[in-house]
Amino acid sequence: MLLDLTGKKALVTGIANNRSIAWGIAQQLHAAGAELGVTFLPDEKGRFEKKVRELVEPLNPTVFVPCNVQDDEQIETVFKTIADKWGNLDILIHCLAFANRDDLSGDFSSTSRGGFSTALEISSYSLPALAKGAKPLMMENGGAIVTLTYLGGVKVIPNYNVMGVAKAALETSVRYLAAEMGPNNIRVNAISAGPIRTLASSAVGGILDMIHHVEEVAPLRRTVTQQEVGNAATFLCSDLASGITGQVLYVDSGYEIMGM
Ligand code: NAD
Ligand code: 0WE
Repeated sequence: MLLDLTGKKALVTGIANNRSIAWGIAQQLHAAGAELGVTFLPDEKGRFEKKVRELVEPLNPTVFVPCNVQDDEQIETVFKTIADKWGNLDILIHCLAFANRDDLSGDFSSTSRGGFSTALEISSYSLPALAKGAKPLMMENGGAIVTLTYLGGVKVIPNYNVMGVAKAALETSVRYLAAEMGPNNIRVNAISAGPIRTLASSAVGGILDMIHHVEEVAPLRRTVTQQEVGNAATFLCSDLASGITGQVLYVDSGYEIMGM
């Protein structure tokens, strides 16, 4: 079975709660037989750590490490831990984004220097930063890196604003990383998911409108689920996708093809 991930080691970033897209991906990778490592965003009270630990426990992760992508040292420690515990890495899931909430409404031209920098640092730079750590651990056997993007990086989606710029940088990073790492048989792809209600998305005005619009005009007349995104990610990480790199795969009920 080409889709069997038994014996593959997968690091999943971006799980915050049971609505996270990363949680949908982790469940499907686990169902395909992968051994999981999970990172969490550390906070002072350790609340995220506890929440994520309890959520992922049924998937028996053998690596569980803090990772704030704004901190180079934490990124280094993640891959040091994987090198020590696993020796190598087959799959990296990059599933995180952040912009100041103020920057996700109003005039795009009002984005501050700092807000622009934060959005691109966390949502875009983190991909090459994590890929750098993964590369030496994937060199021997090849590997697969998958990130999550959104149509707002290509077309104007009201209020997505600076996150659109960040996703454009992310998608371009996918292409440059794919070109760099292809000779090492490391494939790098993105999934462009349709709007899904998650912690990050429901905190933003405008996303509900987007969801209703998708339900009206997308060919499938519905939104997609975290599980469907997880299935596509599992495919991209499997040998079924051995010839695919540098691509953006739309998992969006077909919305992207429509002209309305
Ligand atoms: P989510 O809130 O569940 O996930 C976002 C994650 O980013 C959280 O786990 C959070 O801890 C993490 N994060 C934020 N700042 C971080 C930092 N400094 N270091 C490490 N981690 C940090 O929301 P989600 O919707 O599942 O988002 C996951 C990805 O999917 C994002 O890249 C998002 O842009 C993308 N996406 C979401 C939708 C949607 O409609 N929900 C659609 C397309 C793409
Ligand atoms: O990428 C995203 C959301 C990313 C995001 C969400 C938040 C909310 C909480 C980044 N940073 C923050 N910061 C916060 O403080 N999506 C694709 C979901 C999304 O966000 C939108 C959307 C859609 C869809 C914002 C405006 C319009 C549509």
